[in-house]
Amino acid sequence: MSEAAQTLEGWYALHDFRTINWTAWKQADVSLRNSALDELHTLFKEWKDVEDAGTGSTAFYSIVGQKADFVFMHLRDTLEELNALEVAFNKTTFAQFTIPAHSYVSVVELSNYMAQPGTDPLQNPEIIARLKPILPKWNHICFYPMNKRREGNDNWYMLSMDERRAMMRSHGMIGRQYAGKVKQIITGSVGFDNWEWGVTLFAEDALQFKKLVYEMRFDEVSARFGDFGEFFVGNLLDGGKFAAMLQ
Ligand code: 76R
Repeated sequence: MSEAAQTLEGWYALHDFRTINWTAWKQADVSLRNSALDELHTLFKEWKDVEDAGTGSTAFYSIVGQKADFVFMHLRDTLEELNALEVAFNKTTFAQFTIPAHSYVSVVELSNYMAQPGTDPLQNPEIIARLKPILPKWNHICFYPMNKRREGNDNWYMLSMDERRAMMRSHGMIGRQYAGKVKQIITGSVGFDNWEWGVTLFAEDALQFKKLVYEMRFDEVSARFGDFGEFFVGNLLDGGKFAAMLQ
């Protein structure tokens, strides 16, 4: 058996994608719509307070295309808290005007391929910050799930630790060229959802997603071993932009 990579886990993640029932929303009277928005703003304020206290983080983006209209990406300490968040949203008046489009459950993950031997990662504040990241409020989000292939000669899980580490080093070197342009959050979802990882990327310039993902396709670990699910791409929202969108 090959040596398994060691992983560190941080906050649990829920990507909650919703579609708006525009017909019902447009038919609702103004007073109901206004109170629905007020209630939503109260919820957003609670999420902001959690983020300010450093006990979780939430990203809120519109989704371009027909896969969904918007996404909440929540990070919290426990699955119970994530569950409570989705239930709280589902109980709002506004949620009655939404239809679940997609969801993804995972946990922020760092693997030890690039770890410094002989050091305790949990004593390193940079590692802690990466395990419990405050999500950036950058213009764009890109989310997709992925697996590492297990087929014939292309079976990631049969490779030695050294072979995998060499490929992950090359992967990391490409990624680092996008430092400051793309922020990546890798969440592990083995045992939680249908794919092995969720990849969430943030950028001010959406073209950087295309450039990074394309460049990685030529790198061995993605070229030989990457299998990908559906891609979601979107634009930053806040309470004000959302209210304008719903006008
Ligand atoms: O520098 C480090 O310490 C981290 C190095 C690193 C690891 C271990 C790293 C860097 N990644 C790692 C792990 Mn990544 N990453 C992806 C995708 O579309 C594709 O082809 C793949 C999707 C992108 C775009 C991306 C970006 N990475 C992983 C893992 C877990 C693998 C495992 O454990 O087997 C996956 C699934 C994955 C996928 N990666 C980076 C990036 C970027 C931008 C970086 C540089 C980050 C930085 O240095 O800040």
